[in-house]
Amino acid sequence: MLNELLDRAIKGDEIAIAKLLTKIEYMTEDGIHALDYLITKSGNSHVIGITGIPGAGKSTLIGGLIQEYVSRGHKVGVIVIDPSSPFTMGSFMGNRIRMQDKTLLKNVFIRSIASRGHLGGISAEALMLTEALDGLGYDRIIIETVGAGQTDTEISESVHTILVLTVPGTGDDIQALKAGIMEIGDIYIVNKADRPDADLTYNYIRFAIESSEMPFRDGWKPIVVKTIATRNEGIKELVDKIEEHREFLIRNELFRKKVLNRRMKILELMARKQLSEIVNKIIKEKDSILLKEPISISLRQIILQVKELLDKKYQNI
Ligand SMILES: Nc1nc2c(ncn2[C@@H]2O[C@H](COP(=O)(O)OP(=O)(O)OP(=O)(O)O)[C@@H](O)[C@H]2O)c(=O)[nH]1
Ligand SMILES: [Mg+2]
Repeated sequence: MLNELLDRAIKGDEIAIAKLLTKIEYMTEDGIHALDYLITKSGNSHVIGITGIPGAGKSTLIGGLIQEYVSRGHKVGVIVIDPSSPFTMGSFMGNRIRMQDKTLLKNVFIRSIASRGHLGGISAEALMLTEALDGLGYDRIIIETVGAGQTDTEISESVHTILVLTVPGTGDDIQALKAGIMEIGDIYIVNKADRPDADLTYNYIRFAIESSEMPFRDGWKPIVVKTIATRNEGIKELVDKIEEHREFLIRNELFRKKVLNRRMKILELMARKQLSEIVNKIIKEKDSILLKEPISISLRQIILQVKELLDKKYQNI
């Protein structure tokens, strides 16, 4: 059953891919088996994270990126981490996308997943789906994260290129600088450049980069571009810059390193999740003890029980 689903997914059957991703997202036994296989095929896709304040135009911009990448012959996977912002083919195809729908449908897969209250902007599930889409041959993967400000720094370890979106004239640029978000971008995008003050914001960010006294991450000096996502303006140039960054990573042997970082991050996030599930379970069961016993005794009991459960759970490893 799994093999049949996996076969169909590998052949590009959209429904099979959707089913498979659900199994992986919810870590069913089949899902884990599928991921085990797909991970042996993955590691080649260029993974792009997009972050920025709510409403900055991330989803609109992704619509443009998809179109540009597909016209360049790529297959694009999109993962949107935000339950409040459902994002389907219909939501961006509208009138803006003139390309043959069939070409798009065949070469694009979009998946919206719940953030599960994870504040780091990225979850183990999102990264596992990235591995799966990568293994299925989507060679450009875009992840739209919840704009959670400084906690977004977590994505910098797990993707190849980070795009940070700002919009002119709202003071968001300055707020973003303060929040530390300006430290994580490889490419800064001043979207909504049809608004007044776009040049001001553009120059401001450039100045911040030029005058930065901190060493640039990976030795890459961040680039600033202007876009009008609603009119598809600046998208080609943006994709050129993303590709430039990709070549930079490959040249400096950082591309593979980031794939390994991503896998480490999956392991770390999964381990933390498992552990916290065990702790939650014990805490729930221990409610009554906590009321009766001194705290030091309760704590010792809880630690022993965690250890016991972990030993039991992992005795086969
Ligand atoms: N004027 C103008 N409006 C834009 C531009 N890009 C996006 N918008 C509009 O901004 C609004 C928000 O766009 P989205 O793409 O949903 O923004 P988002 O960052 O994905 O928002 P969340 O997912 O809610 O965080 C929409 O009404 C877009 O039409 C632009 O370049 N210029
Ligand atoms: Mg969005």
